[in-house]
Amino acid sequence: MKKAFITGITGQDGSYLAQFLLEKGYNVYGLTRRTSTQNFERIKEIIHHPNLELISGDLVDQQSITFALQDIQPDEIYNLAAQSFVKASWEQPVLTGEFTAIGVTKVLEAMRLACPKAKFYQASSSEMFGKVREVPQNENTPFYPRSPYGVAKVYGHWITVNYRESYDLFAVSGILFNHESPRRGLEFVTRKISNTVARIKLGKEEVIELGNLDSKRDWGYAKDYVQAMWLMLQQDKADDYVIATGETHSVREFLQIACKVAGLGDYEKYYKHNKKYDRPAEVDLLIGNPEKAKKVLHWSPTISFEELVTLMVEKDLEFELKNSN
Ligand code: NAP
Ligand code: F7E
Repeated sequence: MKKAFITGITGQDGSYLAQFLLEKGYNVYGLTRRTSTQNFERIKEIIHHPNLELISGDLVDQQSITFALQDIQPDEIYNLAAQSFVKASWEQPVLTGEFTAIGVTKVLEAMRLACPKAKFYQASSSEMFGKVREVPQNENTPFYPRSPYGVAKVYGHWITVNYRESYDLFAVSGILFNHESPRRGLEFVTRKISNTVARIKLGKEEVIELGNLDSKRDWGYAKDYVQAMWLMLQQDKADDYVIATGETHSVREFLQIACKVAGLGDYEKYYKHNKKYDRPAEVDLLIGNPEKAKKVLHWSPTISFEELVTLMVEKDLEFELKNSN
């Protein structure tokens, strides 16, 4: 049985990846932080799985990662843990640097010392392209990050490349464009829209307050994207890949479709601009070119943009119907 170690198992991607690997017969070890209240909501369906073990640790604590890897001796390591909310990275730039940038070095150092034969996946991001230098973006597009988060991810990306080249480790970076699901955190724009629109439909809210409706993103489905992470580690050669749908849509289009799916009609009746959601520096347009992943990994997205919006709104309508307030 193969063994996989996942940091960030309680997050959107970590929870789907753990499920995916358990279904493939892996023993899965997930790093979780100590919190005063448990936040296992996203892994509640797998928490009692006999092949899942949770290990207490934190990206800021080197020993907790090194000891975990020494004990487990995993075949595959997926470093998904990060401070992942771009807006929060201006409010907590130092913490973002500690978790999202230096945290990567900590996991790589632990691997180098404890299990250098393992395969390592780093969760790189399209936010590294920021103020884009070319359209669409591919593996060779230069980076121009526009937030402390983007800057931290560029560090994480290059330290992964550097450890691969310096120590001959099997270390890859997946440059993933935005990917969403009903498990997305409520602060990200897609889930904020799907959830608030569902609440408006059920009479729990009257308006949706948002920032910039004109920014455009290449939005895919998180379940498809965790499969791509796994495929990258099944290759003979370590390499970096862009994972994207190749389509871009504005926040406004997401809102329009969400209102239509919920049967609310014209979004302008409910939308209010609130400058508190605007960013000090915006990423206006992202669109990825996933040709390399299609050719080498035989990966492709399985659902369309409209299907993604529909899935998220329908799940939030169900969720909000079950919860009374
Ligand atoms: P997420 O839902 O925000 O999950 C982040 C995970 O990291 C959570 O499990 C969180 O634990 C954990 N974490 C944060 N700080 C930690 C620390 N100091 N020590 C240990 N664990 C810590 O993020 P996601 O959407 O699943 O994304 C997964 C990864 O992909 C992240 O690195 C993100 O930056 C990157 N990424 C995401 C996207 C996207 O569109 N989703 C695109 C490109 C790259 P708690 O539950 O305890 O908070
Ligand atoms: O913003 C605009 C906002 O926070 C998308 C993370 O997973 O993907 C994610 O980062 C856009 C931005 O995601 C609101 O200004 C308007 O232009 O959903 P988001 P993000 O910043 O693209 C990348 C690939 C990652 O790696 C990150 O970890 O939507 N927007 N109004 C708003 N955004 C939010 N959150 N809230 C609003 O009210």
